[in-house]
Amino acid sequence: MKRAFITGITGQDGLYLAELLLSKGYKVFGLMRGQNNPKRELLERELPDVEILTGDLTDLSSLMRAMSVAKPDEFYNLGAISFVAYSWENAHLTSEVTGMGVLNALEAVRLHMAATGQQVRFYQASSSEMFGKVQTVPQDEDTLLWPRSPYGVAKVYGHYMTINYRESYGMHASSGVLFNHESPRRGPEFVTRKVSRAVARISLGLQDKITLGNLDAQRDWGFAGDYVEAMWLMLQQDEPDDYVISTGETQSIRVLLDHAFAAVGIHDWSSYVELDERFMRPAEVDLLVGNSAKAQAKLGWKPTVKFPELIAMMVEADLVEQKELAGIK
Ligand code: NAP
Ligand code: G4F
Repeated sequence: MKRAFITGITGQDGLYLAELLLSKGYKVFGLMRGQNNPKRELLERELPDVEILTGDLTDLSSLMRAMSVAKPDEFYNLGAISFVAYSWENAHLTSEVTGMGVLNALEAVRLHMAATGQQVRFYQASSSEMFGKVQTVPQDEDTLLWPRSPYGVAKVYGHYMTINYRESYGMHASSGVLFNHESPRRGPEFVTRKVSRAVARISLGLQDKITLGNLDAQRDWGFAGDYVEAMWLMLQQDEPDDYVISTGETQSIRVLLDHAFAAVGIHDWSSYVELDERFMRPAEVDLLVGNSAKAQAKLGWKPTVKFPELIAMMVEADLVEQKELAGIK
């Protein structure tokens, strides 16, 4: 039985990845932070077979303790402060967790391997946010990185540190440069889920309007369930490498609104949407669209869920959740 250790187990991707690995017969360990994490209940209910270990990416000794229990064949580093807007408000903390946390994770793996002789494969959750002010369209593995947020800068640090550990110590360390991926499990602070939840509530008469920032930004949005498969595939390769994971299609926030409102039969959303400066960012990533040809050729990976289907799935799930919460039959 293969063993896997996941940081960020309580996040969107952690849950999908744990499900995937359990379905493949893995023993799965997940790192959970805090003395009373509110997501523990959800994790224990949805994935009772995951063994929870406590620790924090900013605390190397806690990672080493977790390693000595998990003894994993595969280490997936998904833990991060992942909300770009928040990273300007807490730039130092974001650098500690999203940047230095990667160094701690790599060190925990390197020291564990040196002490036990065990081989551990490492996955780093890099991000298309690293492309920032994009220098080529579409973006691929060779595109110059030009991050536009403290989060993006921290991810660039983690990305290059992962490559450095591969080159310095011969570690099987791979980075997935994943473009935006969404699902009904997406945090409500991110724009797709903020919209799907608000649209569900508006159609049920529970909310009047949604307040947003920049409607012109364009993102390459895929389905999280497809993207965790790519993470696993990277660690099954003989050689470690870096891969862009994307759909190759880009949509603006306006198009997201078109699809989300259409899912509840509203075809002119203008009276339901308000703009608010508070949701504008000090520096924006205007356009992301990825070229995942390398992953498609070498990993045999390809996305299966199209954007309209993804947004309809999210609105549908939010309708069910909001009806339940409001006691609507
Ligand atoms: P998410 O839902 O925000 O989950 C983040 C996870 O990190 C949570 O489990 C969180 O735990 C954990 N975490 C936060 N601070 C931590 C700390 N100090 N120590 C240990 N764990 C900590 O993010 P996601 O969407 O699943 O994304 C997973 C990873 O992929 C992240 O690294 C993200 O930056 C990266 N990424 C995501 C996307 C995307 O579109 N989703 C695209 C590219 C890259 P709590 O529950 O305790 O807060
Ligand atoms: O949904 P978002 O907050 O995601 P963002 O900033 O693209 O970051 C996500 O994807 C990255 C990969 O590229 C990940 F690395 C990162 O961890 C995260 O998962 O915002 C998407 C776009 C932005 O251009 C933002 O300005 O939507 C725009 N937007 C407009 N109004 C809004 C809003 N975003 C949010 N969150 N809330 C708004 O009201």
